[in-house]
Amino acid sequence: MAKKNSTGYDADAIQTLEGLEAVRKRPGMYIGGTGSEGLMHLVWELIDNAVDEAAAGHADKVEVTLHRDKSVEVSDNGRGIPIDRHAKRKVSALEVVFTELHAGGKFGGGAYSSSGGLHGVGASVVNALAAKLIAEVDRDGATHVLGFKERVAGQFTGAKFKAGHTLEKVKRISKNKTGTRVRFWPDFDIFDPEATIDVDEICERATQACFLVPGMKVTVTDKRTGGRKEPFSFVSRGGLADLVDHLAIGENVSQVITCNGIDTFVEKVPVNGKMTDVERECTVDVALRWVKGYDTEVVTFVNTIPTSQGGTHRAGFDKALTRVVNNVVLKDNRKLAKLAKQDKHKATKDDVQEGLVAAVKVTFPEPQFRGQTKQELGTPAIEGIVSRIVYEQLKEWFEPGGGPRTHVKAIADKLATAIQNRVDSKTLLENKRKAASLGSTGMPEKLADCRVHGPDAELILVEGDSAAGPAKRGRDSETMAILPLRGKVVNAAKASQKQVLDNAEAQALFTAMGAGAGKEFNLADARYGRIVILCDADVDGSHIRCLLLTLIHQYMQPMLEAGNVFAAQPPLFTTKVGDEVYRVYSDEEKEAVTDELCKGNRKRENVKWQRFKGLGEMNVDELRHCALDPATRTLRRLTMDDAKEAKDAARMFDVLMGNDVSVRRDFLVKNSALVDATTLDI
Ligand code: TTJ
Repeated sequence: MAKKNSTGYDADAIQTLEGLEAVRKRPGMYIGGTGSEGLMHLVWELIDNAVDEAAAGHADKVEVTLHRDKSVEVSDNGRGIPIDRHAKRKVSALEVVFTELHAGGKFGGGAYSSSGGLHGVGASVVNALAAKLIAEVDRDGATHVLGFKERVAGQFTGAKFKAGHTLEKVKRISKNKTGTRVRFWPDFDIFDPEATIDVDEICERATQACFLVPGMKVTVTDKRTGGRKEPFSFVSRGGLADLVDHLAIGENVSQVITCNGIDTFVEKVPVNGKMTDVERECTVDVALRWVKGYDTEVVTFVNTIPTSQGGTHRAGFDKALTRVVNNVVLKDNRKLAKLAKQDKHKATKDDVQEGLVAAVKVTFPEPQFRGQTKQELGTPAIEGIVSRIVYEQLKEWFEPGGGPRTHVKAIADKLATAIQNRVDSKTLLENKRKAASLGSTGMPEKLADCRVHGPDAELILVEGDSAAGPAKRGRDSETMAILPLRGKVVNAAKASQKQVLDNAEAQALFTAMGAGAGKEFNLADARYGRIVILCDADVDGSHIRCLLLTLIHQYMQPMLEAGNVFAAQPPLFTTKVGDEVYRVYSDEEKEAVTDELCKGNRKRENVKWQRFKGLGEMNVDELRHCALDPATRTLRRLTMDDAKEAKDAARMFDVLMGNDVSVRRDFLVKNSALVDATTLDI
């Protein structure tokens, strides 16, 4: 077995220790850092090795123990790390594993290549950063032990340590008991003193690993003070199907469907510097289900490695799924008959994956990874293999004699709806653009924008074209934008969302505000800090004001809640006495001003009040005075309560327009404080 050398260390060993020194000089390069994350890396390096042994079918138990002295122990009941002499190094294979960087045949298909050691940095990195490490291998009726003190191999007896390559048999055990146990004490000369292992993270990742290796039981025991009381244990029988079930939240559309198969491919790899064809075998495992949501969750793995960026296996899966949905699931679907006439019935990848939860796993030796973080599978042949296997098996499941018909139908209905919705919303979007007739700036053509946007800017909604001209001229174009409203404003209280979005005036308002609409409305994005509604004081004006307020309430509620919505109040009456112009906003005010003017010897009948003209008849100065100039205008802040009233009023208008005038008038007067009774010229 190992070289008998009781005096100390041989040249070979010294050389390998220099390799481990490199890890200690730059721990960040190997494990990402010297905090808790780095520590976690070491623990996972060991767990991965044990999990790989289970994935290869040689173990079904993995145990992790966090000890009080900050050491961590990982064990499995696999074949045991080989303890025989390593051909080149003349020490045990076990010692090589813990002393040679990248030992384990990571490159070129050595002893560990089935799936083992494919991702980690190698167990030697654990030893490199440990103050002490003890490896025990159960096999051939005995427990064999090799220790490492500051990376040097040897044996611990009590507090003493003796360097050497020989494994000690410390215990006789049953002939058929096999396994590997590794316990290490992190070197806190390297790690931050406060670095600790998060047991919950270990449990979480262990659970994930269980889904990839069905039947493997992982147990995590935390013996540290303040840790979990009970050991955590997890095992999955269903593997990926369990994982999909675990990931799928909300209501299911179908049961979990699984596919699996094996195929081979040929790959050129360098063997002794010469490109040589190697045949590889690849196992494909897929589980999927649709749920009643819109999100897509597809997780992919290579061997036991998660590939968060997908890669060729994901591409093959995507392709097969879209093809099978179009060729089999939705073939001649009645719901899509109408779209089929316009040739718009084909499902896209996004349609097919709406509400999809899936897990895709491929198992084969020496995968190539791509991308910055190496989280994407690159091996090209995998795409075709996954695609063929998934297509064939899903086709069978969807065809008669395959999966339950109710499930097949539920999936077909869901996907047909997804297509229909996409086509609908695209038309909607096109209509929106048309309706809003956006100019080259992307803003409504009729918007007279201001130069500065943000909290101090103001969007003035002006009823009718004739008022828009003077308003544009009378405004402060630095901060005041004018949006003339010409057409009918939709009644948001009774219209569908589609009808609202189709309404040109609503669309112009949403676009000008630039902060979205409805659930998506984001106050922080608003291009204007205030909205000012400027409507006539007649019945049409009241109606439009109610409709606008209802629209804002339903689709831009945060504006109202923040108190950023106002109604400009044009005066009701005006009179001129000498050079002085008087404007009043109510009957009471009219009486009061008349009293004031008649305090001398002026006769009341000589104060001739004129009902104020419509906005459209005002000149620039009048409009500026009563609606634009902050120093002279009267604005009324509209509240949520106003909005609720406006909603009712808007409904009344809708109900009553065209009915008997007197009934209508009464109704309006009684029901809305926003509608001034004296101004109803009906
Ligand atoms: C290698 O090929 C021959 C049979 O044994 C294989 C092997 O090494 N299996 C193995 C390694 N099982 N468990 C490990 C292992 C477990 C832990 C906790 C830590 C490490 C480094 C390896």
